[in-house]
Amino acid sequence: MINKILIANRGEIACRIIRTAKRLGIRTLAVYSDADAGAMHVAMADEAVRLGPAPASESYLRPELILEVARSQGADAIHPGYGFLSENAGFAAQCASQGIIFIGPPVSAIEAMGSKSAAKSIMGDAQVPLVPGYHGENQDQDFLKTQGDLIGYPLLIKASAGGGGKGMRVVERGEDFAAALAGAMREGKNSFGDDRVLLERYLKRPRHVEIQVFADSQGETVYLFERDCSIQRRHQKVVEEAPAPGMSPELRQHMGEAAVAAARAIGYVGAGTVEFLLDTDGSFYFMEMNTRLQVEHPVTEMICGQDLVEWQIRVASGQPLPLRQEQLAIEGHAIEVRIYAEDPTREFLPSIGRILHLRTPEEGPHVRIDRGVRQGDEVSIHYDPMIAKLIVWDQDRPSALRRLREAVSTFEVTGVNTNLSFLSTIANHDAFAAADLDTGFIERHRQELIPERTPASDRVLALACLELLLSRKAEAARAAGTSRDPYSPWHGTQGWRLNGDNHHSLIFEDGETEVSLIAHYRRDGYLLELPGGEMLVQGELEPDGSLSANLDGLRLRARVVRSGAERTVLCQGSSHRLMLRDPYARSQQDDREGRLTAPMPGKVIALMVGEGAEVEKGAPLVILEAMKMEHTITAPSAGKILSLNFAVGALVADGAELIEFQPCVEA
Ligand code: MV4
Repeated sequence: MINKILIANRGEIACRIIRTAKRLGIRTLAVYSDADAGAMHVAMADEAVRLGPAPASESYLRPELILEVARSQGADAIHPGYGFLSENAGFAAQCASQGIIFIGPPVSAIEAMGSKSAAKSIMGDAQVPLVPGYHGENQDQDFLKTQGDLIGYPLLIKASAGGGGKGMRVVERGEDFAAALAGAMREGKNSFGDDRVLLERYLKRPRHVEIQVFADSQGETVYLFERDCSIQRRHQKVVEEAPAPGMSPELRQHMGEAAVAAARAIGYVGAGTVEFLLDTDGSFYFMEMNTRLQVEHPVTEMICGQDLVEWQIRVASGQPLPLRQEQLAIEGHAIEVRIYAEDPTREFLPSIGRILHLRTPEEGPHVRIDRGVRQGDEVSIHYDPMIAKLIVWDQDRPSALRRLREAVSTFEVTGVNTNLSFLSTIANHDAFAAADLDTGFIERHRQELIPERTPASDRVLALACLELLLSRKAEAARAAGTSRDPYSPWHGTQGWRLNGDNHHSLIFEDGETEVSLIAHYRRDGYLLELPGGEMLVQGELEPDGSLSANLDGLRLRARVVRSGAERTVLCQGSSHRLMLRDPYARSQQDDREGRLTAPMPGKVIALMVGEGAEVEKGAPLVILEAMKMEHTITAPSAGKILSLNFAVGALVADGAELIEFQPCVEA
C-alpha cells in the first residue's frame, strides 16, 4: 500500500489530490516554486519542499528535482495531476527505474498515444472508428494530394505531432490543397519539430464527446460513461457535462465499448480518456487518447458517485478496480465550468494580481468547488490562471442548469478580472439550455457571449455611490461616537444645510471614461444624478459587508469590494470595476504621467533609455512583449527618466510601474 504521495503539481488539482489522500490516511508531500510558497496546496499537505524559482521550467517541470525530493522525503508514489509532467514518458520511466510508483499509465501507453498518427494506426487495428482519411508514412506531396482527392473536400490537414488544434488546416477545394499542405508542414516543423501530417474528412459541426476509461493491472477495463466538452474556446474547454445530452443508451454503450477497446489495444492501466468526434448523424470517430486524469473528471465522479483519485491510488497500488462494469450506473446530471482569472473583453488576457475578495456558493450534494486559491492569494503570470472549477449536480439537466446559474451568480471574485460573466451568459443562453452543442458554439454565439466592454450601467454607478455614501455615514457616526463633542454639527450626516441643498460630487473612472455624478442628500436616502437620469436610492451596509439596496423602489443585494480607489461592484452574477476619483487627491492624470505602468501582463524585452535621460514626448522608453505582440511604452510628455524599475527579461503584472518619470514643467 502507498504510505506517502508526492503531488507533483499545484493549484486546484494538487489540493484535490491531497483531499483524497488524506481521506485514505495517506501522507501527502507537496512541492512548490517560490511563487507558490504561500499557496493553498502547500498549506494543505502534511509536508512541503521547495523546488526552485517561479518559472515552471525551473520547478514543476524539473523531473530530477521532483525525484530527488521524493527520494529524500521517502515518498513511495508520485501523483502528477494533469499538465506539467503527467504525460511525460521519460518522467514516468524514471519513477519506475527508481522504484517510485507513478500514479498513472504505463510508460508504453504514454508513448503510444504521443503521436496522433501512431495512435490512429493502433486504434484502426483495434477496430476503433476513425474519421475517413490518411495517416500513413508516405508524405510525398503529390501522393497526399491524391489521397485528399479520394477523401473529398472539405478536408482537414493535421500535424501528426500536433494537438489542441495546432497545425490544423481546413481545405475547402482541391486547388487550395498544395498551399494548405505547405503551411501545415511548416507549422508542424516550427511548433513540434515534426512536419508529418495526416488527412481527414472535415466534420462541420462535430461534438467533442469523451469517454472516461479505467483499467487495473489484472486486465479489467471499464468505462465510466461520457462527458460532452464541446463548449471550448481556442481548444480550451470552458464547460463540461456528464452525461452527454441526447446520448442514447445504445450509442453510449457503443462508444464506451470502443473506448475500452482503445485502452486494451495499448495495455492501458489507470485513468484515461478517449476523445471522440460525434457527428450530427450519430457516427463517432476516435480523435485522441489522453493518458492522464482530466481537468473535467469531477462531472464523471458526480454522476457515478466515485472518487477517481481513490481509484487511481488503489490501482497504482496493484489493487483491482473497485467496481465492475455492471455495477456502474449514471445518476443525475453534472455540469462543470472553469473559473479563470482572465478578461473576456481583452481577448481573455490573463488577469494577474491578488484575489482581494473570494466568496463562493455554499457547497453540498449539489455544488462542488475544486479550488487552489484562497482570498489574498496571488494569480501568477507563471501558471494557468485558473481560480476554481465549479461543479453542480442534480437529478436531470434542467435542474443542474438551474443550480449552475445560481452558483455562478453567487460566485464572487475581485482583485482580478474573471470569466464569470462569460460563464453566466453561457449558462443563461437558450442554445445551451436547448443543448444545441457543438465545437462551434462559442464562435456561433460570440456577439452575445463576448461583448465589448460595456460602460457601467446606472445601477452599477448607483450601487458604487450608495456604498460610498453609506460608508462615509458610518465613518462619521463612528467619529461622533468617539468624539468629545458628539453633538458637533460637523458630525452630522443627514446632509441638512441652512438655505441650501447639500449635495456631493463624485467622479468615477469607468475604463477610459470619466463619469461625474451628483448625490443630493434626502431625508430618506440620496437622490442621484446619473448619466441615465435621476434615481432615489436608499440602503444598508450589512455586517457581512454586503449591500441591501433600494434603487427607485427596486430592492436588491449587491457587494462593492474596495481596493484603494478601485471599486468592484458585484451584483446578480456580473461584476464591474470602477476607479473612484478623489477630487482632492493629486490629479490622477498627473499621477499617471508620473508613473508609466504596464498596460497588461508581459515581459520587458527592451529598454530604450537609461536613468537620468531627458526625453521628448512620444519617445520610445520600454518595449513589452504580451499576447505574442510587442507594445512600446512612450513618453507621455517631454521629461526626465528618474528610474527604470525592471530589467530586460523581467515579467511584469498588469499595472506594474515600469518607469518613474518626471514630466518637464511647462515654461
Ligand atoms: C476535427 C474537427 C472536424 N473534423 N477533425 C480540434 C483539436 C483536436 N482535438 C481535433 N480537433 C478537431 N478535429 C475533423 N475531421 C474539428 C476539430 C475541432 C474541435 C474538436 C474538439 C473540440 C473542439 C474543437 C474545436 C475546433 C475544431
